[in-house]
Amino acid sequence: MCGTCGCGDENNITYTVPGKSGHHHGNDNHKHHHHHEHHDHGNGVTKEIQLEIDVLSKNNLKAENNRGYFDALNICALNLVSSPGSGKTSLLEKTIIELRKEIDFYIIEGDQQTSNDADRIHAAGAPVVQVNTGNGCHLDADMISIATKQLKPKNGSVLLIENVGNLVCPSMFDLGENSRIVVISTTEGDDKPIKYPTMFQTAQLCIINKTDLLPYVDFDVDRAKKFALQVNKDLEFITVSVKTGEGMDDWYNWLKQKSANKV
Ligand SMILES: Nc1nc2c(ncn2[C@@H]2O[C@H](COP(=O)(O)OP(=O)(O)OP(=O)(O)O)[C@@H](O)[C@H]2O)c(=O)[nH]1
Ligand SMILES: [Mg+2]
Repeated sequence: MCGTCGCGDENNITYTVPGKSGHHHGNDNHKHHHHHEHHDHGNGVTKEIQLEIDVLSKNNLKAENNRGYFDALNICALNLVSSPGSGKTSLLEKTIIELRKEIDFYIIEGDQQTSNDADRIHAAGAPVVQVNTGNGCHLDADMISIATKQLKPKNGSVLLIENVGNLVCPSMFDLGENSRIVVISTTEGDDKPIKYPTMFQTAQLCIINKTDLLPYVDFDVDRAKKFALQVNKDLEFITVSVKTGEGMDDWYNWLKQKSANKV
């Protein structure tokens, strides 16, 4: 997991709201404490014992807190994961424009750097916080807790979380979401579900995007689905082209049902 990829330098994480100046940096209050120091003065000798606390179990505790908060406010939280460039932000932009009269959307954008995606979401008309993870390659539950406090989502709203583009690490980090949505696009190759199985195992919905490009790429939708079902037999699929709008009604219906039932 991320300990091996140099991920997670808390001082590099920033939280930005488009249109407002200044960054909010991850500070000491929000630090993960990976170590605990214990001083034993019993025989005059100070022993220092370092206890490695499991990063993932700490994340899971925070994720449960988030889940409790979302439940209490009747918020439907969805975590969108994918490799870079599958079309997550494009999907969110179109969804906000199309459904904002029916649904109150709040967005958390995760990227290593830039506020490009948050600026696009802001322009589409939804409240958004950009989380820049610096060296980090995923969002964690603590970041969601901090960003949610800034967003202050209304009762009964939908919180859409766009994770950092990465098919590996984000799969390990529960954010307290109701559902995880993995987006795969037709330019990526139809074997991704078996090469990166954890992402597909932990998702409830798989959106296959960029169907407009199918005539030009070697991507077999049925093969991709077959591979994905091998790692997760319960996975649902929606096939779309965000660009042409093909299939988008299926996604809107899924989203409306999800936000009504919160399951
Ligand atoms: N042809 C085609 N292009 C698309 C479609 N959806 C998105 N794109 C393009 O794909 C590129 C990446 O789209 P984004 O929405 O930025 O993708 P993303 O998943 O948010 O990217 P990261 O945040 O960097 O991971 C852009 O050039 C989009 O215009 C689609 O349905 N068809
Ligand atoms: Mg994006």
